[in-house]
Amino acid sequence: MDAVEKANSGHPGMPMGMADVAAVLWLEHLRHSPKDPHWLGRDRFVLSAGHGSMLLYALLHLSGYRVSLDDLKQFRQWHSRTPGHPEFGETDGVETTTGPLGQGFANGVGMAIAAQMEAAHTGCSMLKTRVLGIVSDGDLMEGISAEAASLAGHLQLDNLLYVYDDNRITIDGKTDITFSDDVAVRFRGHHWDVYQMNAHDVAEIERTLTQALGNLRRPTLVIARSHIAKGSPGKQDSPEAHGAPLGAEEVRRAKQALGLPDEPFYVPEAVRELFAKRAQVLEAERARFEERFEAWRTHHPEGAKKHAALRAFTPPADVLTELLAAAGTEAAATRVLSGKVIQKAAALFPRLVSGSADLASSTKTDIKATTSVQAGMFSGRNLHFGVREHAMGAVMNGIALHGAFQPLGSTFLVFSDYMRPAIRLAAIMKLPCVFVFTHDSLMVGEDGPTHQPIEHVASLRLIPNVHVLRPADGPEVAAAYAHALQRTDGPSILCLTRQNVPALERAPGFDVRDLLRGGYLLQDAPGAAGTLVATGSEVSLAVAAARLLQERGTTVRVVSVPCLEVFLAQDEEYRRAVLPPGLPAIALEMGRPEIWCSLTGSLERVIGVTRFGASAPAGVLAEKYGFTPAAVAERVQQMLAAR
Ligand SMILES: Cc1ncc(C[n+]2csc(CCOP(=O)(O)OP(=O)(O)O)c2C)c(N)n1
Ligand SMILES: [Mg+2]
Repeated sequence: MDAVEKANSGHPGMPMGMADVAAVLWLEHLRHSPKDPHWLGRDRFVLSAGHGSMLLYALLHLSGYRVSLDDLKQFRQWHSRTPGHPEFGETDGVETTTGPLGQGFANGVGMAIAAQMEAAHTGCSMLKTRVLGIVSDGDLMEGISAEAASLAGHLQLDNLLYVYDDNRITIDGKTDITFSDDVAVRFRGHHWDVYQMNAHDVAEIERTLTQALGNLRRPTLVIARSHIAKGSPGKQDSPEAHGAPLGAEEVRRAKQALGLPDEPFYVPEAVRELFAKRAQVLEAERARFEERFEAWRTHHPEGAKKHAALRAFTPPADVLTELLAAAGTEAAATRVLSGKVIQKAAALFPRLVSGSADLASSTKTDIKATTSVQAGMFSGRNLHFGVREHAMGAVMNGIALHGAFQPLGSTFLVFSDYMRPAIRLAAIMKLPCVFVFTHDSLMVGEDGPTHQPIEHVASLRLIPNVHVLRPADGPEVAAAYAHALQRTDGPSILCLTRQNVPALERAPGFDVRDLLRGGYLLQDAPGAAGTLVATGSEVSLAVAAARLLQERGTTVRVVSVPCLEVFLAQDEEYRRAVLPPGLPAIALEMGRPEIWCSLTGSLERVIGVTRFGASAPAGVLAEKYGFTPAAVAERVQQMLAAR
């Protein structure tokens, strides 16, 4: 109440309504270590209803994390440890960034999968840690919670428990205007265990959580019938308490009703003592865990080695060389070349796990030398997400957050729209997720406009901190993986073709390290009238157009830009060498053209696509949309003449 009041902004209702449940969960069940927030043996706590961040900050403060009373007084202020919604990386003890409803729910499923996998891969059952969390009406209304619950139930995750804050209130009113699911039936249908309890009867909370956690045999939902803003005489059970300060007078009345002194940021001594006692118990538990884990390591050198390969991994010396050899130089679809590179990458990166939303046979992302993850079988490295793109993205984030594995997930590029919120969160959280999106242009052909991406490559580039890679041939595919797998501060997206592309010719003496610079001069031309800039499948088209132009007496250089973000981050000298100022640059990409103005200076010098595709063979579409060598050569000539 006080922090929200001081910030004059925030959500007091949920923290007050869930305080009883959270106190029991944290004081009696959650295993964690305020002294070592990254302790391997800890349970992950997920506050999926991220608007209730003050509940989490209060718990972190009371538990002894680096969150002081002063930090609580800085709630929602610039550079504070207590931002409006929990932000991973900003506050010790915050396991994931939440706020966009439903994401945390699915992150927790990913964390639970990862913990099961870490235990199975190493043979150390102590590593099968638990995920405990709180989810709200909004979380359960979001479709992603259905996808993630369905997957969790299918995998029978026996290390996942969520408490549902069943307060029947959302922003616009009581849920009787929006939400009449029988939540218990719904989750039983997903093969979860379901319990119900009164969220304000401490004895009942203790009994229910002890029973549920003592018998975790599959994912479990505890439906906690609660009252938003519990204890506030005027605002309890009112949507008004959701997202606005209670007001000074109401805070005073609430404190009076709760038997608290009228003093801001007051913590009763008895509460301090309870949490201090809990901290001692937890430290003893951690010490016991460390001891047992050391003993396990001594007695299981093979398992210990596998564990080190996951948790203390350093990439081999020359990843690029190895992956280049795996990719080869033959003409093929870049998705096929990617399938070859992944096999080598899996050998070089034991942390890599690969999954698909039911399109692995098309995206070629299965790791051949391993098995599939299924209920009770977590020692494989291939994940079957089913047709659940949104959950795939958020589960990948949860796997990355857990820390033992680096997740790769694949679907068709056009369906990246179904997982965009999760991609955005991967970028905010700086997670090294690898998204592999194939069928990356109009050249998908006969499936038609619903399956042909137009705006997707461009719109993914608009998300800050995402690296969008669109490799043109085998060596570029290898470099894209070398980049994505070694990136540590954000996600990478690989856009790959369905159709075959030719192998590009590079000048003798070409420095393969330039493949990692986001863009490079592929083909020089003395006395060139301009530079053709292209990505992915359009690079070979640019080369073919350049040849036609040469026959007509106009020479142009060809530059490949597999990753615009990385290229723009190069030093100016390099960028000027690739794209000399004064020489007109013309960009060619089978998608929305606007973003290329950053290189060409003008939309008039971009050959792109601004309307939807159509159902027809790819060759016909290339003719109709102007993506044949002759059509491109013609337009380039016009553009150069118009100068
Ligand atoms: C994806 C998404 N849509 C909308 C919002 C805005 N929003 C924040 S909380 C909320 C609903 C609040 O209801 P509930 O989840 O039951 O939380 P309570 O009010 O009970 O604390 C909404 C719509 C959001 N955070 N995320
Ligand atoms: Mg609610």
